[in-house]
Amino acid sequence: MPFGEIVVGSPGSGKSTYCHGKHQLLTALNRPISVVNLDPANDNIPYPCAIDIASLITLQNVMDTYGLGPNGGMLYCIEYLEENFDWLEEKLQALGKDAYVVFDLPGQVELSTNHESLKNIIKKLSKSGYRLAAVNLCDAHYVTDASKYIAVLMSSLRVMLHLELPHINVLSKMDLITQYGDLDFNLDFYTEVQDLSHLENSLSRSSPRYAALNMAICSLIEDFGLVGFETLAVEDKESMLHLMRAIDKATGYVFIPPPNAPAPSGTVETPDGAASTRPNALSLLSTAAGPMHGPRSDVRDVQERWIDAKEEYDTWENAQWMREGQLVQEQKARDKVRMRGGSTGDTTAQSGQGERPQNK
Ligand SMILES: Nc1nc2c(ncn2[C@@H]2O[C@H](COP(=O)(O)OP(=O)(O)OP(=O)(O)O)[C@@H](O)[C@H]2O)c(=O)[nH]1
Ligand SMILES: [Mg+2]
Repeated sequence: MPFGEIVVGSPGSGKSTYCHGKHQLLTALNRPISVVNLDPANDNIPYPCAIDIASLITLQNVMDTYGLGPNGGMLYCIEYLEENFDWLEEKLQALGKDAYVVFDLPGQVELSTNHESLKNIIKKLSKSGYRLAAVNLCDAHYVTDASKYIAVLMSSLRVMLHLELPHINVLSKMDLITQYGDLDFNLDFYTEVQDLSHLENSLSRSSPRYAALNMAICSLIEDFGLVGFETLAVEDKESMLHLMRAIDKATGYVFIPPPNAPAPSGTVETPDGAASTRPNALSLLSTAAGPMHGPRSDVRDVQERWIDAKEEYDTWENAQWMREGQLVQEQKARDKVRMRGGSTGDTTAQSGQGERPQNK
């Protein structure tokens, strides 16, 4: 059964970059992945593209042919894709039954909030067996301002109600959040959408005329109790891994490597050992359904990494990268000497690994 993600979000929220990051991550994990570009205006596609809408229709062509502007042209393209769903279905079938497909969508917000075509395409995909989750990216800088935060809560709720898929909202570009000023509350207040009445002061300050309306919107969002956020800094492996687990949980995807796949390094083979020590594919299911562990799985870790101790972590990570680069160079030098038949000696850098910044 094929699984996948519908990646939506406002223009520039990081959708294509995330698709690229996901391609790199899953490829490194030996997991299947195919990225499908459904943005007809995407000229510079950063990832290896399995299917590209440009081979069906391009925005420029539509604008030239029908004299439409970019927004109308985009809606036309998506309606055209809906009409020609067979084209997409045929290409998706060629990816096989075990495909994991990430769909990169355009940033036009109405496509995922009120226009019907994307919704209909999703329905057809689900009918043909796809298990999908919507991944809605929102720029993290919205949480630095109470009224923008309310706007992002509203639009996220709207996307959730419109697409009717298992849904993950994501605050993207977490690594940049400190550039936009201090947060009034801890990060978990925003990601877990805690008591929104606490925003009353800042909302009344920024728009005193609409204070009552703002508070009514807050209570509406609280009544639904649906909106929450994961976080993402696309360059950070741990952040990507955490989001991957959250999405897998939403779709019910459990990756079981094929029987002849090489075991990860460090795996102990104990065919005669006790049952509890033997690899058990079924236990993967219970692990996948259980609580999420690991770095960045707690929003307080995310706050520490990107807000409270950002500089210490940046310095520590730079030192780690330098050290890794140095080790690779040394290994290359040793291989060269070995190929010439000389003695390699031990030139391993003794530079310390450095301490990971401690929890504050
Ligand atoms: N610092 C930082 N920059 C990011 C991150 N994700 C994306 N960006 C940058 O944000 C900009 C926009 O990213 P895109 O991936 O093109 O955004 P998009 O949502 O696909 O944009 P549209 O397709 O135009 O709607 C690029 O310059 C990316 O490099 C992130 O996690 N951290
Ligand atoms: Mg894009």
